[in-house]
Amino acid sequence: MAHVLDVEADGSEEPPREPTRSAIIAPMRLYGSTSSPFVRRVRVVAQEVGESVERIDTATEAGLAALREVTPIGKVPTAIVDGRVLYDSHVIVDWLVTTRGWHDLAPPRDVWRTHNLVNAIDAALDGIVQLFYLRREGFAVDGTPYAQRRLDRAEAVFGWLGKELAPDKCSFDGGLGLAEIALVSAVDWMDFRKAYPTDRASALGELRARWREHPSLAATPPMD
Ligand SMILES: N[C@@H](CCC(=O)N[C@@H](CS)C(=O)NCC(=O)O)C(=O)O
Repeated sequence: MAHVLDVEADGSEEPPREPTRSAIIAPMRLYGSTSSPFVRRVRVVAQEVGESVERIDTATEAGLAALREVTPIGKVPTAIVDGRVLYDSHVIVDWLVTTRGWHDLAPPRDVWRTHNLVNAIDAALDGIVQLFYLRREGFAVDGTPYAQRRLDRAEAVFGWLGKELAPDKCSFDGGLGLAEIALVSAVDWMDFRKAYPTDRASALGELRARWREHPSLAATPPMD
């Protein structure tokens, strides 16, 4: 549903006969499921920056068909904002923080380092997501070199991330930012799907515990 905001130029509360400025603010249309770790990132950031979201549930046939109408890629998250379609969690998150600001999120102190952290998390997650898909399709992928490479990558990434933590071990940069959100979303999903033994990523336990009850993360646990 669209929210209509009428803002008067003189700031008075009386409704004007003719609004001097009128803006229609529609919520972000977000195509995605409640299980996807990439969709969760967007939902968390949207909540943090105060963006309302109308989610089209792609766990349903109708939602999937709707997704295919707006993207040739067919992946979630996909969003429609201000009449334009945005593919990929990174682009949608970028749109949110660029247009809405960071609010209480920690902006990157070193944007290139944050890109590396998030890309490493993506590499680990993408590999384990592929294993999950293959297992779900009934392929005997476990024990193959293909599977081992992805498990080794996840282990290497989590080991590296452990060394990148701030001294308090609860974040990479002293707050909840994009890398922390990406990491919590990734490991929670791996636990949810039992897709990777995250107890191997023990160096990241304090970070996970620190943010577990944070409202935007607590409100978006992975679920079917
Ligand atoms: N790089 C993408 C990855 C998104 C992605 O892999 N989404 C998965 C769900 S978790 C998906 O839509 N998979 C469907 C498919 O591969 O056909 C992003 O950051 O948004």
